[in-house]
Amino acid sequence: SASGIALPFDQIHRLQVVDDYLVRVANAYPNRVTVESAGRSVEGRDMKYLKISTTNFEDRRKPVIYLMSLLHAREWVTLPGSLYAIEKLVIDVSDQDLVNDFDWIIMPIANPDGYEFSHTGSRFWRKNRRSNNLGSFCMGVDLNRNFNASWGTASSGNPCMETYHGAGPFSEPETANIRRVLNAHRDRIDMFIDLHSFGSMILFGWGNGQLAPNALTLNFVGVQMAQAIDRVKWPSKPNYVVGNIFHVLGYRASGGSSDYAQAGQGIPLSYTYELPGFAGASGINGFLVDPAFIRQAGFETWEGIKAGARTLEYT
Ligand code: ING
Ligand code: ZN
Repeated sequence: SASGIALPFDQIHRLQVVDDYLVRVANAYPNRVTVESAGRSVEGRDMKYLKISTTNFEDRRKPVIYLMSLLHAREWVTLPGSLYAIEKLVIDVSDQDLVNDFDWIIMPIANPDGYEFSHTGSRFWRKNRRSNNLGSFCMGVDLNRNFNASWGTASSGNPCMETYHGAGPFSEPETANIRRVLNAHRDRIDMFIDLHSFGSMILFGWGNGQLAPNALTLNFVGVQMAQAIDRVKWPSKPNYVVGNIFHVLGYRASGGSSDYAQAGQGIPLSYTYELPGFAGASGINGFLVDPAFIRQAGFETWEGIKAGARTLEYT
């Protein structure tokens, strides 16, 4: 049966498995789903994403919600966030209003090279896999510092640092590819969500601590999303925190995806989620994933996204 194609939430699947799944979903639901590549990564891997529409995506009639994950390679728990959304929107269609009222763009693996390297080379790899030909042996650009949003003002110019911002804004094909997808649909993307980990937070602009002009709305919708997650939270008690990137994290960050989505593309509700870390772990081990939490991570994140989307249905 068609529902037999869904990926199990028993492990964090590799790139090839996810890419094959996206193609399989598109083939099984040809009048609702198309799979496209946003372009190639530094190492030449496709950045596949789905366009989901119950009418015709190219009619450009409905508002779009944009969701992505794994811009940072080691943040594996974000993958079930995207895969669960795909399953609910396409295979189960358990929330009919969300496909009636919106088209969706979902890019589960925004940093395919780094993600593969986090499986085959170094589990805690964060950046992409750019060779920085600047007399440096250190590899990788932090893709969440490489967007053109106050680029280079709160990030590192040192290729050896985890927050290296790259040679210039959009120097990396991965961020340039995401920009192109946003550009193509900017006029009707109402909400942008980039899934990261960890910290159990819903963050909004700007990364320098200044508040976006619609901060009141961003906070209101953010609180709706956080409360929806907390209502079904497991194993921890309700604990999602909502606020400005700097106010909540305590560090400034320029060139982030959600700042660019809002300031650069005019998407009014742009968020970065920080999904929960491995319960009980400290430091970098927070990026590890408890297999028992994979399905729950997808489920509770979807509760948040749904609540955010539903604030749009009545405005
Ligand atoms: N956190 C984000 C990071 O890139 C962030 C925090 C959010 C920065 C939004 C900039 C904009 O550091 C993780 N865990 O990656
Ligand atoms: Zn991240």
